[in-house]
Amino acid sequence: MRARHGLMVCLFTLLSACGGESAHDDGGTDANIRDGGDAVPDGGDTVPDGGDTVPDGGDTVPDGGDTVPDGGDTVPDGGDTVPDGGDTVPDGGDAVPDGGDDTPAEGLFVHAGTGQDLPENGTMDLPFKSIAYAIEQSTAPNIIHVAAGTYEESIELRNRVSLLGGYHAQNWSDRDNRAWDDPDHRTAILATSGIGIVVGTGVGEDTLLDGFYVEGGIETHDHHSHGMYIYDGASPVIRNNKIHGGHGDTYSSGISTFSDAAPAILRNVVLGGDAPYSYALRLGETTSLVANNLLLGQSGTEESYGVLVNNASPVIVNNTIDGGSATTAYGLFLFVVAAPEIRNNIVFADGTTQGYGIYEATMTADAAEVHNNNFFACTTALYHDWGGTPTDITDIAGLEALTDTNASGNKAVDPLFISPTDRHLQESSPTAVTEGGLDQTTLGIDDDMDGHPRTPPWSMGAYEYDPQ
Ligand SMILES: [Ca+2]
Repeated sequence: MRARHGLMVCLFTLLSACGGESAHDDGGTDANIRDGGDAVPDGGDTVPDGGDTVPDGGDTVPDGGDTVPDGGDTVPDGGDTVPDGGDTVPDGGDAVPDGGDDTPAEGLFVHAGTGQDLPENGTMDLPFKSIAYAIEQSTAPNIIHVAAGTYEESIELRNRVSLLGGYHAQNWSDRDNRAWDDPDHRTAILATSGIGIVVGTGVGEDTLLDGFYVEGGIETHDHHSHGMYIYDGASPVIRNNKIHGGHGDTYSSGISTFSDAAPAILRNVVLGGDAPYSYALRLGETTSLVANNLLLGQSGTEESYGVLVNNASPVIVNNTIDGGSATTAYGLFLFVVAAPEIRNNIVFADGTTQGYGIYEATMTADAAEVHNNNFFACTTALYHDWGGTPTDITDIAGLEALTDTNASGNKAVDPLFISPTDRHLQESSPTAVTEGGLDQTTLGIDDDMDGHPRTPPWSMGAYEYDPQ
């Protein structure tokens, strides 16, 4: 085990811009650091498969023929090949129909039940059977329409080959990309390796994954499973999916990013898995935009995390973040060189023994901005301030007095969700929450988790609620 830990540290140093050793020590009280002084927690290995730079995942290296990512926008706009969500009419120039359109006319088709993986197939009438085969057969740009069903495969996305799920298995004209639990529309990718979907080199923002249920598999041999693993500068749009971390024997993560990946993660439900250490999102080495998601740390027995930020400065807005129900739960856990912007989120972390809304794990982790979030049901503290006096901050005044973090407009009230499992706001929810958010339209966001319009003043959390 020692040898492998040493290897992992070397790899981490090579792959990250962080460099050098962590300045912190384990101190005996920091349950999050398990390598005895390493800069990387065990769960944070930047490479999933014992030394490979490309995860095994049952997949191959991304196709060399992909073009350079377009770069630029993190949110698709009218002229992109990725459709804007929720439109009833295709945007001019889209190569892909929007979710509410009639029968798709272009692209390739996949049907788990009636399809066959033959090179001449791929039409609506004679679809392919597997998603991986369709990706292999496609030329870019392209769109692959996937019918409801169960796809037991691990796949790797290609640049400008978008995947749309949620089509009724008997009717290509009937699509619901958010009915993940409805058998008629549930389009499930169940990993056959540790990772459900890999996204790597050269995959840019014109590549969309929309309308899938994804589940990571059984651990890779670093004891970690991932629903999605996004690395090496990939910047796909991940939207309208339900993504589950799977079943690592130690770690499981819904979505993990590494090595300058910059996906836009919008309107998804992202869950940790069943492992003792369970993470909804692990954001390493990224500037991702993370908006309008439910991020649920789940039921790790040891520790559960809504979002782990490591050597990264993501923008995290209007999410509802549940640190989970492990012994120790974290809403947002900031590891090394972490400087996220955190706005308009609802955060709770009621771990059975300890729970933190935001936790700084090292001296190089300081939230850059904490504006207009609501923290409640945080067992131990709203904010753990590394090296601060006190370290555990339990009220908003203390949070907004932090010297290393720009914080304002935060609240600590029970938002009164409709129920513990339905996190919509309702009439009895306090206006401090329903009208407590900041306008984020400059980020290209104008809707909520359900695709409903944001209305000024914005609500906190994933769902907009307009008081009647
Ligand atoms: Ca509003």
